[in-house]
Amino acid sequence: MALDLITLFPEMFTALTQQGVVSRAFKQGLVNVQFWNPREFALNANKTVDDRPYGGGPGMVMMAAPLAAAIRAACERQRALGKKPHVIYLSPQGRVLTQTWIADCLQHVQQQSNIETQRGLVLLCGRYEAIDERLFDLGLIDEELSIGDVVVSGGELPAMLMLDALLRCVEGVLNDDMSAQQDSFSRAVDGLLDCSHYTRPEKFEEFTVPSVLLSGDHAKIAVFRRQQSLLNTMRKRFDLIEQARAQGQLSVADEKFLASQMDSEG
Ligand code: 4HQ
Repeated sequence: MALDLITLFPEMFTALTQQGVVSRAFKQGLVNVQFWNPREFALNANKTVDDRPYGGGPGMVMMAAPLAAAIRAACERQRALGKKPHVIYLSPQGRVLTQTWIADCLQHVQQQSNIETQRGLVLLCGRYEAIDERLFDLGLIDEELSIGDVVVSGGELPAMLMLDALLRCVEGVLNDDMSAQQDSFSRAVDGLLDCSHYTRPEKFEEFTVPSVLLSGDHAKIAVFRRQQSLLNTMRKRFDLIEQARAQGQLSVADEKFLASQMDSEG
């Protein structure tokens, strides 16, 4: 996987590249990463990358020239690696990141059927209020992506969040590859929340582990976990129940269970 990061703060990414399970993707060389600092593409002696907004108002705007040069350099490197560069700008104006987006992104970056169309990611991390609109006009940005309806001080944390979600899905990154497939929102659980989990001891204070989990009956355990998933989702994120229903992902047995719970919980 080829990755180019355009950022004024490359050191921030050590949280991703040097710590935790996702760092394995970098340490094992599964990711070919390059940082680009827009400051190195600044045209004046002061290495200025921001300026006051035309029309006035608070905050600063990232200048078009250094960012355009950084984006073009990153895309050039991607093409040299045989990738089709895909430039993503992290911004609250983008589509909100979901596990479905991650799955689709992974398909594009790992595409084997037509190697010419295998994507390479170029992530543009902005600082200050905004980036100059002409970067969009030039067609330099393929996609805007948001981590949610919240404003943060720079695109670095959003980029790291997206990369963490993406790289933990790459084979060989997690200890147990099954765990990524079983997560909340994954296709294996039909977009529902994960079931409840228990580990030793069997009794903690006044609470015991549900006996079915100790039974060794794998079919029964699967039914119990499905019902726990449905229950968690019904209680915490009813919108996801409606979404799964609309997508035909709930079986007759699921609906029967939900109806019985709705009766008992009101
Ligand atoms: N920002 N999802 C402002 C975000 C954000 C988000 C990123 C704030 C970029 C310039 N990024 N800058 N939400 O709030 O991705």
